[in-house]
Amino acid sequence: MTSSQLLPVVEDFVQLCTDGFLQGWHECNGGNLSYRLRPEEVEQLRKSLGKSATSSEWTPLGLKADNLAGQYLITTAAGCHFQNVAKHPLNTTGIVELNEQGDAYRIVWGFADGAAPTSELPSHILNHSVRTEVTGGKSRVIYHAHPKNTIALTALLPLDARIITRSLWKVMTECILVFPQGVGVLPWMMPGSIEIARASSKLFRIHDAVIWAHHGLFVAGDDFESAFGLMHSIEKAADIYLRARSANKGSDDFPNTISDDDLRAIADRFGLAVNEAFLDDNCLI
Ligand code: 2HA
Ligand code: ZN
Repeated sequence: MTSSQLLPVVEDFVQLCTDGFLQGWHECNGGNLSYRLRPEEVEQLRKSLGKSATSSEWTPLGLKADNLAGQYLITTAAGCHFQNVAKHPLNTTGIVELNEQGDAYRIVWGFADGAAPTSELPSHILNHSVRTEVTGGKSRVIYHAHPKNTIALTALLPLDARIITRSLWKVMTECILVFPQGVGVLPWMMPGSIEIARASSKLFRIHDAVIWAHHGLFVAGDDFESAFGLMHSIEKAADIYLRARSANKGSDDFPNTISDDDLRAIADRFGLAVNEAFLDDNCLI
């Protein structure tokens, strides 16, 4: 059975992997993606798998996500290249079921030839858990990529969420519309660790995007389109900031930026729940 016969949403999942690769965000095995299935999709999956359903043994997660107990996630495979996801979905993606305690998973489909879920599974699970809670269940996608301008920003700017958010908001008008709560920022931490997963999920309480210094960006979205759009907007604004700065001889004292009054006006006009702590009259750039 092909993956799209199994579940149409797998096609959208695969499409995002291809789109991200074409943006240059997924060198080698960089990045990972997960999607939390809707109840009707779980129902359809069970029907499609029928008697052919095979489940692996339960594998402990090393963490507990109570509100994800019994839920199903599609994830990319550890070590897979996004470039190959469309060609080999059965080897590069799969579906896991969480147990009734929310502390272990088993594979119910995919991950052929000994593949396993993404090395960043702890971050995906804890980020899903928090975003599911704070969005009342709307959030379904967690996406991690290695976009170069965002990573370059972390070599240059203080690793401070307020400073980095304002740097992005003030160079591209639509930024505050796309991420009104700003971006969270973590210092360098060990990839794949429970520690980085816990630290990220704490920031996902406030933000729907978290930068990992010298590594990449995690975003959350209700669907694939909004997660991809958020990744794209942050990366584009980082590109604009770096271009402006290098054209300005490396100085962050730009002749022109969007003022705090203008940012506030956008927030008012579009009724945004903007992060007030990141807005003030003391322009830093
Ligand atoms: O190798 O991106 O963060 C996949 C990753 C780990
Ligand atoms: Zn990564």
